[in-house]
Amino acid sequence: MVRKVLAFVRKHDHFLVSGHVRSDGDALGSQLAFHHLLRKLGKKSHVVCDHGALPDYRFLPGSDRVGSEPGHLKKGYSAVFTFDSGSWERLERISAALPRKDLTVVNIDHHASNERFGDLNWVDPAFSACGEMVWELVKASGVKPDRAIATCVYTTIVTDTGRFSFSNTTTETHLNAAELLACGVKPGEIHEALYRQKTPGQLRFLAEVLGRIRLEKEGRLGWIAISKDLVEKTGFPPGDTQEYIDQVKSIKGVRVAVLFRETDEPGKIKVSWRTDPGIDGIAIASAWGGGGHPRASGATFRGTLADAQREVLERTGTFIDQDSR
Ligand SMILES: [Mn+2]
Repeated sequence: MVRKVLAFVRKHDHFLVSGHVRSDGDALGSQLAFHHLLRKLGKKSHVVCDHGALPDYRFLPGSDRVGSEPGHLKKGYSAVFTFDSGSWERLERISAALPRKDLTVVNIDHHASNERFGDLNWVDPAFSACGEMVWELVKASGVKPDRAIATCVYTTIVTDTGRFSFSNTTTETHLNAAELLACGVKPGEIHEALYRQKTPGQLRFLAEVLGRIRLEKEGRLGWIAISKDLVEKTGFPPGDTQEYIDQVKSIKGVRVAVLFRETDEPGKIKVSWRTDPGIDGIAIASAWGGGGHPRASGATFRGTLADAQREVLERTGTFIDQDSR
């Protein structure tokens, strides 16, 4: 697939690069690493994703040029590359504004539940981060990777492996990290930028969230709800919610952690799961059209927060009961 994708790149001149809504470290890092690669290959490239570069990731080289609105879509591109997005709809306002049938879409992703929506699909759940797939492209392209590319790719790995701690961390993950360090990546600086730039308000918000953790099923099911009233009370708009759900999953005995987030859109609740080995988060999320990774999945629930809590916790509970460990 690496050769096929590179052959495609060589045939075209102008690309639109995107990733899933509220691009996280992996999605944005992949987009920017690929953008830098395209530029080095003498191609035109524009990066645009719904919500743009979130504040947490504005240290990434090139993040200042990431568009956030459909209005930022530049015309003239011959293909769209999507990274870390399991479906076309996950680009949200970007895909909604694009005429899919008139476009050639290249879908590069590592989510097992990916819907293969591209004209060219490179989907491989063996990669710990989508950014590792971009790294394969960089290495095969003949371009000499610089520190900007390496910083973007390293960030995808650090964020999607939970700082080399999740079960998706492999020998390959560490070998890739070593190669990136050889390209000038400064791990301490990236760690500092990712995890040590919190505002007092963010920590207060975290304290509020932690105070709302609930445990059910003899402590095997932990969950938390980030309601609009909580956001209004603390005045802090939640960015990446990974930290909160990881805290719930860190409790001893919790087999599945669930996070509910009420969005600005009435009746739209985002739900995320983190599960123990043997409990398939994709299968749980599929009831609401969601997906992701077996142990880290998500879905969008339509209804009230109370309905979401009741229905989601009930279904999740049955998966915990079925698991015979
Ligand atoms: Mn990812």
